[in-house]
Amino acid sequence: MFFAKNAVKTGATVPVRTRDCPADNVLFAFRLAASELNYDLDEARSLYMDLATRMACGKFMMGVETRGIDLPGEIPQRGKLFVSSTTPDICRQLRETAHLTGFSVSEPFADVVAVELRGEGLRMLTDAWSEALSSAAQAGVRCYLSAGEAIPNCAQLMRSHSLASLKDWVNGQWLNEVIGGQRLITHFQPIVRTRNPETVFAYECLLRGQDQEGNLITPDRLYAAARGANLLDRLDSEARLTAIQSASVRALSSCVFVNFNPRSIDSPHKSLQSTLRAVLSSAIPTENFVFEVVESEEISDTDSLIDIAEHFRMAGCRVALDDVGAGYNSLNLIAILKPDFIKLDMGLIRNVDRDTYKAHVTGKLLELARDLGVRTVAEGVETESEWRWACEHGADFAQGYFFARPAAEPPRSAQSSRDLPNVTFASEIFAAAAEVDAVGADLTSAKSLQN
Ligand SMILES: [Ca+2]
Repeated sequence: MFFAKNAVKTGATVPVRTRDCPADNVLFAFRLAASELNYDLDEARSLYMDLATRMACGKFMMGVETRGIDLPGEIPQRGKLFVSSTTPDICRQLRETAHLTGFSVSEPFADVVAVELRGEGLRMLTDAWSEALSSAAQAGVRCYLSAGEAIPNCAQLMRSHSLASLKDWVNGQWLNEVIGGQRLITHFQPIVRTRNPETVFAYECLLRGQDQEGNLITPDRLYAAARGANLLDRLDSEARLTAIQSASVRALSSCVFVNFNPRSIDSPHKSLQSTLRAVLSSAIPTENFVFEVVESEEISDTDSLIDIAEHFRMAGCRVALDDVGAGYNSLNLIAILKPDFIKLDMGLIRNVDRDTYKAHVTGKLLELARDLGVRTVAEGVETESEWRWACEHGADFAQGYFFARPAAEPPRSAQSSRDLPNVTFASEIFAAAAEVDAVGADLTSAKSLQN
């Protein structure tokens, strides 16, 4: 990455990123800091043309890479949508489709189409465009949603959204209603002591939603909608608060594992503060809370992760690393994060009793954790053989359908001891065998004495 300082007469700083590809097929992405853009569309266009002429070698592509202006919390009842495309034919299709769907359309600048919106208009419009345009064409369309009449300036247009992400945002709006209507709930799944599965050591709090009829909404749907609607941060934060409050209301006496996605946090300290306030005001001792770092594979900023973990620890809570073994980053993160617990991914546990390679890898991870003094949870245990394997290889705790499914009311007894098969652990057999050897040795020596 290099900076083409003063690339144009306006003096804008233009960081230019190139990707590794043949010199005659270089892909350029221009990212213009919005604060540095203070000129009109024509100037912006000449800026692009100027840069493109100077940098083009063979084919090239150009685009504005931005994080995008945050879309409003919900669809405005009145507003204007500005859309543009670098392809005149696509602009024409946008204009015609909007017009045919019954919208009032104008063209404030060349190749920028403005559509007046009311009520559910935005949903109708994005649906109509999705049908009329190919997905490749949609990807190149930029959209800027204005809540009032104001025409966006150049900086705002630069930070507009693709049509696809606008559509995801529109489609994800139901999530706002779920969150606002307090229809997020927590289900609890027991984490048991591996050797005494009837003893619940902890409950993991798992997010669920409810629709207006009270039907369950799966976490996959909630998170997919949150990603599209730019609500990941809000959903993750609300999920934690719901979990802490639900556990508190039930006055759980065991540990409480709460999931925590560090990637979804835009402003970690603000989000942490509300979580820690909820912890401190709950009816559960602070030291019983364990925060599980999820989706660690996606984490690039390990410094802020360490910072977040340190905040939890300073408040008296503990930290777990989730899904260990699911990605390539886990070992690295164990060393960096120094978690109090690691949760072995269900992918490592599934058929571990029958898969020699898997058994070796999982066995070594358990050994490593033991050496480091980190406690282990085998996740996704579904069969007696998997549970037996986890016991024999020293996993401290286990979780999975074999013991109990998640439920709104915390399942009290994971597996009552009478339901469990009578298991003799390998280590006990070895211990017994050692005794027999010792007796054998004694008999031999006694005989030799007799003789
Ligand atoms: Ca988890």
